[in-house]
Amino acid sequence: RRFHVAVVGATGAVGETMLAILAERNFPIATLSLLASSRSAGGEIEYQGEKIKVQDLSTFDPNGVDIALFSAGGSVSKEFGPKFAAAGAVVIDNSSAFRYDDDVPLVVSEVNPEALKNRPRGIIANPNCSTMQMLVALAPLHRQYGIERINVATYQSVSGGGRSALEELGKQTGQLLSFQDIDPQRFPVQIAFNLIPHIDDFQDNGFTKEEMKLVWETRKILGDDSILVNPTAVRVPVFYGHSEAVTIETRDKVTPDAARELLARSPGVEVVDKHEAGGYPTPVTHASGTDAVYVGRIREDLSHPRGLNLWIVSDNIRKGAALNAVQLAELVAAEG
Ligand code: 2RA
Repeated sequence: RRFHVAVVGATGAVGETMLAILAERNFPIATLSLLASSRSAGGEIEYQGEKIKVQDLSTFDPNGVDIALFSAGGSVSKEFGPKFAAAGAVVIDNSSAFRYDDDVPLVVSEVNPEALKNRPRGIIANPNCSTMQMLVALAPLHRQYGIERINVATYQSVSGGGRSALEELGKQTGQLLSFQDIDPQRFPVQIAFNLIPHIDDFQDNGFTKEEMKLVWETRKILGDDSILVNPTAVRVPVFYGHSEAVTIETRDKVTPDAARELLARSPGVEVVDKHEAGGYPTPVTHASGTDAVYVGRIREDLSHPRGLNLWIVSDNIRKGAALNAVQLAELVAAEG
C-alpha cells in the first residue's frame, strides 16, 4: 500500500532532512505534499527526480493525507496539527507542542514503539533531540539495571537552532578569523569560539526549558516518574551533532564491560570506546550525517559505587528529529 504524505515545514533544516530520509528509506509514497508558510511557499523541491511545488500551508486542504510530518515550530503544530488529524491524517509532530499531553504518545522508535498505537487525538509526538539520543543509549541499561538518577550535560550544535543559527555560526567564525567585529544585534551572545549555557526559555526554577525537556520526556518515555534527572544544556560552536556527558546511578551495579556488551547489541547504538586517540565518538568524526547514536568513554563513576559515565553523540537533525519521525511513520504505515 502507498500513502499520501505531507511534510509541514518542508523548507526548514529538519523538513529538508525528513525528505532526504523518506527517499533514502524508500518510504511507500502515493502522493507527497510539501507545505510551508506563505513566506517560504512557491518554490520547488526535487524528490526522487520529480520537482514538487512547495504549497502555502494556510490554504492547503488536508483531506486525503494519510501521514503528516510536522517540523515548523510549536505554534504551527498547535494550529494545524489538530486540523490534519481531524481530516484523517496521523500527525507526527517534531515540536514540543503536544509532547507533555497525557493523550499524546511520545515515542522513540527503538525505545517505546508500542506507545504510538494509543493516539486518541491522531497525534504522535517526536521527542526533543537531546532526549532522543540519550534514551536510545540509556533505555537498554534502564531495563537491565534500573536507572535511578541521571546527571547530564549536553553540548548542542547550532543546527538545533535552525538554519539561521547555522548561518550565524559560519558568519561569526569568518568575521572573527578575519579580525572583524561581529554584530551583537543579530544574536545576543557570540557563539563562535564560545559556549552558551542557555537554550530555550528560562523557567521559574532557574533551569531552561531545554533542560526541563530532558526531565519531563525521560520520565514519560521510560514510563517511570521516579527517575531523577539533573540537566545542563549548553550551545556549542559545532554545526551538526549533539554530544552529552551522562552519569547514571543504577539500582543494580553495571560494570563498563557489561555496559559495552549490552549497548553493542542494542538497536540504534554504536559503541566507540577505546583508550586511544580517536577511540571515542565526536560530532565531526562520527555523528554528522549518520543515523546511529554513538556511545564511548564508558567508565565507572569514581564518586559512586553504582555510578557509570557515558559520552553519547548523535546527529541531532537526523536521529534527533527527522529519522525518528520517519521511523514512526514507518511504524504507522506497517499498521496498514
Ligand atoms: C535545540 N533541541 O537544539 C533544540 C531544538 N531543536 O535548539
